[in-house]
Amino acid sequence: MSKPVLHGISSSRAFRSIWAAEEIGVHYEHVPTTFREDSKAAEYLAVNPNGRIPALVDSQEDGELKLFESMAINMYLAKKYGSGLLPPGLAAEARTWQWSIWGISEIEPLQMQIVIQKFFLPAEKQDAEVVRRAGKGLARPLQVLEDTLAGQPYLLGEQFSLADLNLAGVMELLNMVQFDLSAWPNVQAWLERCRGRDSYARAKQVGA
Ligand SMILES: N[C@@H](CCC(=O)N[C@@H](CS)C(=O)NCC(=O)O)C(=O)O
Repeated sequence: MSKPVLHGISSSRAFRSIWAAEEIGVHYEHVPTTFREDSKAAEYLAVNPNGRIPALVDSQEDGELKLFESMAINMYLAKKYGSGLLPPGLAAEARTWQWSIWGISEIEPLQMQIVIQKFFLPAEKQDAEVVRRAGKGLARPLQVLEDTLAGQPYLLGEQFSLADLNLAGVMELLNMVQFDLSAWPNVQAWLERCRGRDSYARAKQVGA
């Protein structure tokens, strides 16, 4: 069977799936599809009609799977190729979904408001009040994470797992905007542990 093909560049939300592929150690083909022109080409829209990165194409016994959404791609890669990144059992899988969906719904919209202000708007259109309100909104989920990580190094307990990779992958955008996490030291230390993995450094080198 051919290798899975992963589209996207590491300086984007595709980083989450590149990191997962590197952590799992699956042999994959990387296509450095960008989030501007490349992702709007007809050929790519046939893979991901949303015109966004990442996307994955993988062969199946009964045909080809085309998949979008970073969290779904990561769960698929971990289940098909994973080497212990997804701990066994339904409860561990459910908690992995929990943290992944939580990241996408509780953290992502607020952090994106900050990213848009800091990276995508010209200085004269940036609104410090939007950044302040988004930061205030993040305090509640960050405290939940802070309390969860009190007394355990990783989200599911003692071992790094897909739950950590997915959530730390989502929170990479907070890293990019240099969001001040000093009020949440457990979160800060956990992110540093996650980012200390060899797979994280390798993923950063893949098609930035
Ligand atoms: N929820 C999606 C978000 C994907 C996404 O929005 N990717 C951005 C790059 S950071 C993109 O491709 N943007 C291009 C566009 O919106 O046209 C995921 O996690 O995969």
